[in-house]
Amino acid sequence: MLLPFPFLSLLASIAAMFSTSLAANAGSFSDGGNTLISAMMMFVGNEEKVYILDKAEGNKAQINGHPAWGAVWDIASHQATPMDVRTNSFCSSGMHLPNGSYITFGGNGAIGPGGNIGSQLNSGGFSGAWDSQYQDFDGTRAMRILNPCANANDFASASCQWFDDPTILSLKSTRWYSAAEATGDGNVVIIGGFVNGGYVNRNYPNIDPLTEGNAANPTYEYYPPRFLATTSGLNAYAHTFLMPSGKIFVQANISTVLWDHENNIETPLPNMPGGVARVYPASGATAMLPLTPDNNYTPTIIFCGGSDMPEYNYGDYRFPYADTWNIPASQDCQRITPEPKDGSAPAYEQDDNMLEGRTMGQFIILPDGKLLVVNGALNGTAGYSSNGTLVTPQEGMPFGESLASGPVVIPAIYDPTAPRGSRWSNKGFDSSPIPRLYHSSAILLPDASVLIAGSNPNIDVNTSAFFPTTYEAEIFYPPYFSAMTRPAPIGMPKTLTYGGNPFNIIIPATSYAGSSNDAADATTVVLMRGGFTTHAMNMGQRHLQLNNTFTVNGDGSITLHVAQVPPNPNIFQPGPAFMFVNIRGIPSNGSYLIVGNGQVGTQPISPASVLPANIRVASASGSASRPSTTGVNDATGTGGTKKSSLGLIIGLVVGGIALIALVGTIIGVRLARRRAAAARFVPSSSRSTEFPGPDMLPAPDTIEPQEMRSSELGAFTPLALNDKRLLYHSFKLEHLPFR
Ligand SMILES: *[C@@H]1O[C@H](CO)[C@@H](O)[C@H](O)[C@H]1NC(C)=O
Ligand SMILES: *[C@@H]1O[C@H](CO)[C@@H](O)[C@H](O)[C@H]1NC(C)=O
Ligand SMILES: *[C@@H]1O[C@H](CO)[C@@H](O)[C@H](O)[C@H]1NC(C)=O
Ligand SMILES: *[C@@H]1O[C@H](CO)[C@@H](O)[C@H](O)[C@H]1NC(C)=O
Ligand SMILES: *[C@@H]1O[C@H](CO)[C@@H](O)[C@H](O)[C@H]1NC(C)=O
Ligand SMILES: *[C@@H]1O[C@H](CO)[C@@H](O)[C@H](O)[C@H]1NC(C)=O
Ligand SMILES: *[C@@H]1O[C@H](CO)[C@@H](O)[C@H](O)[C@H]1NC(C)=O
Ligand SMILES: [Cu+2]
Repeated sequence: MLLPFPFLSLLASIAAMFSTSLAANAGSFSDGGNTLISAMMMFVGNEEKVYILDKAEGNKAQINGHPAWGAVWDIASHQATPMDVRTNSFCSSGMHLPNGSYITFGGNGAIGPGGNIGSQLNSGGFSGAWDSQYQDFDGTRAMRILNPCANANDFASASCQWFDDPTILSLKSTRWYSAAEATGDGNVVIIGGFVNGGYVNRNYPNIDPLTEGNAANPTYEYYPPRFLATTSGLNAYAHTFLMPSGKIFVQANISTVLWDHENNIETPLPNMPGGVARVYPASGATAMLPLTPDNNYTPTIIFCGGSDMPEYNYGDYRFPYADTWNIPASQDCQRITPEPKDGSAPAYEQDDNMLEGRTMGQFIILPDGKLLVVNGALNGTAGYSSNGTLVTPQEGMPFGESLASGPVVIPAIYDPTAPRGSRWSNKGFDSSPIPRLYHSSAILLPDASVLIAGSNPNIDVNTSAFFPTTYEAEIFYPPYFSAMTRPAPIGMPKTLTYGGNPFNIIIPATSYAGSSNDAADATTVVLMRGGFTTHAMNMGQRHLQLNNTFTVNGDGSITLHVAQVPPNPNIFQPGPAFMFVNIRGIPSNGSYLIVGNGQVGTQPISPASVLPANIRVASASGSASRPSTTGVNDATGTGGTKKSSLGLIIGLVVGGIALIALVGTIIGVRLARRRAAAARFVPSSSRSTEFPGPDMLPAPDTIEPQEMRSSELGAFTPLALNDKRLLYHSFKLEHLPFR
């Protein structure tokens, strides 16, 4: 069924792209500037800066005489500046550290133009140590640390730049598409990944599920290094969430486990219903729902979309065995509470379907406790192929190298506390003119808007591909941007502890309209951690509502008495976060702070904060103007709503020409609805209870090198089945030409 083409909203969006001075309209997109590099990975460093990483590729932007694949984007000006990154950060994982720095793990060997192996080879000759043109170093074992800096700092100083030198800091083994999760003491556990990359982490038939002839990395390790001789057999970019017990919830393929990483014991949880795969490359959206006093800080994980295509279609390292772009993505959502407080058995629970099927949809938790899903496609999977599929040669691929088609360009919002059947809505949301497919990213900004960037289903930069390498960022404004007045709290803290004395925040009367008592009842204080975004995930993303009581003052100001973080660092790991105050679902700006003592190690813990009782004043009221109209998507402002038509007017003037070019791209977008896939995964009922130790892996030097992948897909010669694959390419650090 062809839905009505959203001409007007498209025009408004185009206008937004052309004008940086437009006011923020709820439900709309605006120009986010040029990111200079394709934004495969992003994180918000502080109130001023977003850091962006790409793979080493032929971006026009240069730094120190080579194409840039790192950048810093200024939140106020939307200007990006290239940053030097030495190693190839292609498809890394990443996480915050307790002191607010960020660290990324692994990547690809050095590559040059066209995604080919770098000019200087690692010993063994099968992968790149360095490339003379792109000047990237092997990133397969890289650990890169960035200390976020602000405008007041000297960005040229080494302390504001990436520290990226594997001769000093490196992983124990090569990892591409690993998962990363912070623990309650601020360590990071880095799990699994490919050794060399590929479409999926297997040969076919799958006769060696553990190491795939040494192409899969079934181990995990810690940063800072911590000897724990155990391994895991998880797939690439597994979904990981630390639980209050300290165990890690891990979901990959259709399996789910609770993993006690300290003791390396794995407790199976139910399989994903319907055989829907959520990890890369099926790439469903996933998030931990907000942790609140109401749910007693009990995590529930939601998964939406991905793919239920038959397992055969996933093919092998080389490519899918089916034309994925014709296979509808899943619309299904499931929730699970891995550690129910009542001691009941954890179970997946079917949730409302998304409004459309999505692969590569991405959940952004908003300060108001709702979840936005952005980006992705109706058909297919993540990944790209420069060598076709098993059934279609490269020349026959209708969308260039993309394995997905049918961009979903309208965001949707999910309300986890709404009654079943009414949790999803996209009412009042514009469509974006920019498809966001493989290697897109999105993250919450401090003003509670959402930065959306990237999209590059191409082996190297290609701005003329069907789905081109994309540099334009956009900002999406959730429904609460309809509010005329945003709360402006005073006294936001710079640090928080686990338990301990409560603290006060003042809300001035100018922050809201109407009865003070009602406003105080409708106020929440939340901690947001946007995480490290890549591959439709936000690693480490969390939302926690702090407990609070209040004193209403006679002048209409409200003093909030706010509890510290619950006294369990596993509920909200130590590190950076933004604090927002919501009044009737309208958030303030976020204020940066550090949770915990800023150091890796056992966090100091005090008893849970004890809060004074509420004090009300019946006659007090706020002084913001009263709401006049209803905003988009049922958002009601604290003090009124707005939705100007300025964007539309400018759009009609400047958008006409661009529209013609865009129609072809957009028109197919809302065509397809998900179809039930004919076949399903075969659920596995049993799993081994322990991961094997690294001593089961062949020693690096005993492995006979066969072939090496230079980049993600298709550029590689396929392996014959049973081939032994190069695992550790005799990584001689002292021979790396580091400057
Ligand atoms: C934060 O900690 C990491 C080590 O865990 C360190 O490398 C980094 O320099 C620290 N950042 C600052 C700003 O001190
Ligand atoms: C929140 O604070 C109230 C008031 O002190 C208290 O009754 C309640 O138990 C607290 N809730 C949680 C989850 O700590
Ligand atoms: C998505 O797949 C369906 C079913 O195969 C197909 O009808 C539709 O044309 C595809 N959409 C796009 C944009 O290719
Ligand atoms: C870019 O994509 C177009 C369209 O698919 C293709 O014809 C062209 O060869 C590609 N360019 C590069 C440099 O790969
Ligand atoms: C929020 O931050 C923006 C800048 O990003 C600023 O223009 C605005 O005034 C702030 N709003 C409040 C309520 O502090
Ligand atoms: C996912 O797991 C199932 C059950 O263990 C297995 O049969 C299937 O091959 C796996 N899928 C892929 C793509 O490897
Ligand atoms: C591309 O795929 C075909 C099979 O479709 C295979 O014969 C060929 O070797 C592949 N080429 C590369 C460079 O991987
Ligand atoms: Cu990738």
